[in-house]
Amino acid sequence: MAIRELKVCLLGDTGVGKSSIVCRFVQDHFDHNISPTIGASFLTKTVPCGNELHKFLIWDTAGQERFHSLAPMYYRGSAAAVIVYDITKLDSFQTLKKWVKELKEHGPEDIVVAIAGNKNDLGDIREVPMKEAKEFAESIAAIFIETSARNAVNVEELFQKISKQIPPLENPEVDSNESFKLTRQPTMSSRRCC
Ligand SMILES: Nc1nc2c(ncn2[C@@H]2O[C@H](COP(=O)(O)OP(=O)(O)OP(=O)(O)O)[C@@H](O)[C@H]2O)c(=O)[nH]1
Ligand SMILES: [Mg+2]
Repeated sequence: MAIRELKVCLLGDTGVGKSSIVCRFVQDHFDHNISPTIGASFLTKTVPCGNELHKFLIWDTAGQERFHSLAPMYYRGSAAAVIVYDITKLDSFQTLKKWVKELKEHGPEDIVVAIAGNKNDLGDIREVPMKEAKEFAESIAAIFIETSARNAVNVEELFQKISKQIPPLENPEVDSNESFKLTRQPTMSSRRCC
């Protein structure tokens, strides 16, 4: 079975839960005391998708403004970008729109964009209506999903949706014995998230 390496980056404001989503996806773990990411973290996870295996090479970027200039290293060559906002923070949704603009102007032309509204376990203090976020995602042909890294809601589904949007290989037998790389790696060193 062909293994495809798919570079995926997570973008979004600090504190929205990017690292928590990645930790939930890769390690099925949630850390209430997780530290802000410095630079970026790198993790991988392989999932089946039809007749292929998708090995996600996940770059979890730091949301703090001082790291913004590093972001192009992570979204360049990415097959997909997950842009995360916090449903309880309207500001984080405005930041998401800036990321969408930046990706459109400087990101790969055919990048799959997924919008994740995280912390949906905190619906009682919600500031971003789901309808508004969904309509925005539709307007830019992006995947949309609300997640809770804390309660393990829709995290697997987020990556499944991305997998389904990646076009299958036209000629899989050519790649059956080696990895197919839909990625270009940054050269910077990395830390693991958790
Ligand atoms: N209630 C709730 N809290 C969450 C959820 N996901 C993350 N958090 C909390 O939100 C805070 C920030 O989470 P991080 O995963 O570090 O956020 P981040 O986006 O990686 O932040 P940076 O690395 O600074 O960019 C932590 O206290 C988490 O425990 C969630 O789904 N629900
Ligand atoms: Mg982080």
